[in-house]
Amino acid sequence: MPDTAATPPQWTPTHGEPYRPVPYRPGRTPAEESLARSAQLSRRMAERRTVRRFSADPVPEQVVKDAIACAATAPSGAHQQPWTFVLVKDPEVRRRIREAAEHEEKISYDGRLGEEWLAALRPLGTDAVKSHMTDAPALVVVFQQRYWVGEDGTRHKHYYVDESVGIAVGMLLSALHLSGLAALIHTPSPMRFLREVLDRPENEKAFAVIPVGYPADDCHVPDLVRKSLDQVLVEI
Ligand code: IYR
Repeated sequence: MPDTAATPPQWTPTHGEPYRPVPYRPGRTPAEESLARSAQLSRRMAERRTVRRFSADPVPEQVVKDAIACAATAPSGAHQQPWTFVLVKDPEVRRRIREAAEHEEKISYDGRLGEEWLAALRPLGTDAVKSHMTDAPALVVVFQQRYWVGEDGTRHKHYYVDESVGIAVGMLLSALHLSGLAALIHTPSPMRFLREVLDRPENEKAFAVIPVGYPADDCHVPDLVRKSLDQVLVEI
């Protein structure tokens, strides 16, 4: 028997040929079971918090890789999967990312953001010090592939890149949380330095830096209130 389990099929770009339809029969989940799952899931997701104070304790690397694998199942424009996830464990590289991010953030907090934006951030108490970059044992840096380059060097457009990568990042944050890890979605701005520090190609643009770890023992989070369902849901 061929050992198919060991070698999953590798994705290769399509050349315009239609996908072969394959049966999809996931089985119908009984409504009662669905209700039990949805109620539990919404409770579990409500426990997710953005963490800015991380313990330096290591995390199981496979959990982070599994969460990235979950993210990479996201739907994407024309199924082009326009994302790259860079998992940064090396403390020296994390230090360089922190240094470059803090350089940009200092300029931002010193006025580049503008008064209205700074006022919006004030309740959260964020500032230009980004110790989470070096405290958390891992950073997942997410890049958008703005286009792809064919074998002959021609550029091909990707579609709905912001939406696709945004959905993937949402799935990543959910997977990390449900697996028991804490994370922060951090968007240093501008983020150009990430392509250089991480040696990524021209077609990739940094989307977010996501420190991953466990909350520090003295971690506090703001006492936020989320909008209730009736504040966010319109039924017609
Ligand atoms: N990128 C900056 C500023 C910042 C902006 C928003 I909008 C936030 O929700 C939080 C922070 C920073 O990371 O501090």
